[in-house]
Amino acid sequence: MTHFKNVIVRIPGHGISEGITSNPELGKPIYEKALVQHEHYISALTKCGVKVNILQPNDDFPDSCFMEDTALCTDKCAIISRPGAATRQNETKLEDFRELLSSFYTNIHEIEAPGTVEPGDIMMVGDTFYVGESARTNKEGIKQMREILESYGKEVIEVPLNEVLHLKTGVNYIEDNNLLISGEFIDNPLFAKFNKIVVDPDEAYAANCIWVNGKVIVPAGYPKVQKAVEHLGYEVLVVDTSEYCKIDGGLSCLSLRF
Ligand code: CIR
Repeated sequence: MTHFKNVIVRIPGHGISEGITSNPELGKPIYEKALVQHEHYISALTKCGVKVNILQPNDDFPDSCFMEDTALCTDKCAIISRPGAATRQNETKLEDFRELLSSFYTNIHEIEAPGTVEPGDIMMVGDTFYVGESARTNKEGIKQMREILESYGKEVIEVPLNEVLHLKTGVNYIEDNNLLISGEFIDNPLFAKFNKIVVDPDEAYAANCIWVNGKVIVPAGYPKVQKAVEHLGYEVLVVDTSEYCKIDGGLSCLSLRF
């Protein structure tokens, strides 16, 4: 059974206002507000019984608070990614991140060029990893991911993506066979075996919730999803992520959980 002991987060820097976005009409994130929301995110994670390891802001990288995309952390190994977004590629080179990761893992692998992988495209279901092929994660990256994960007895299932940024923009496993699912993934036979909680288009952003040790963190402002998750019997913690939403970031993107 999945149990997380640690998470890694990075506090957003002033640069967050320049984060990559597919929705410029939502406006730029307000730094001060993003900081407060980040503190609430850390408090919610702490309530889930994990140790929150905090990296300091880095203003060279506007999207560097989205730690999820820098590595895949499993129970057996960590795999440092190679983001597909050019402005994010060197986030994985940051020394504080590498040093912290090395304090938890002796088995650390790395995706090599020309492979690209952003682990926002990777959904863990026990020992199975669903990997989205997206504008950020390419076939070569998936091939390398597969080789590494299979060497630890894990299974990799590739998922084509057409509309959303990352796989977990639209589909998230919250354990106990429960899957939050939206848009292009709803009818994908790869997900037929799950108990699907279909997220309506008007709450699509909230398909990205995170399960942490029996509790589920849900973004603020999505009552239908919140109710559906509560109905499944989970304790729900609500965190406002409005500033991250403006630059396509959700709850999962903000941490590495392992
Ligand atoms: C980006 O476009 O890379 C960031 N603005 C958002 C990253 C979201 N990360 C994730 O879904 N894992």
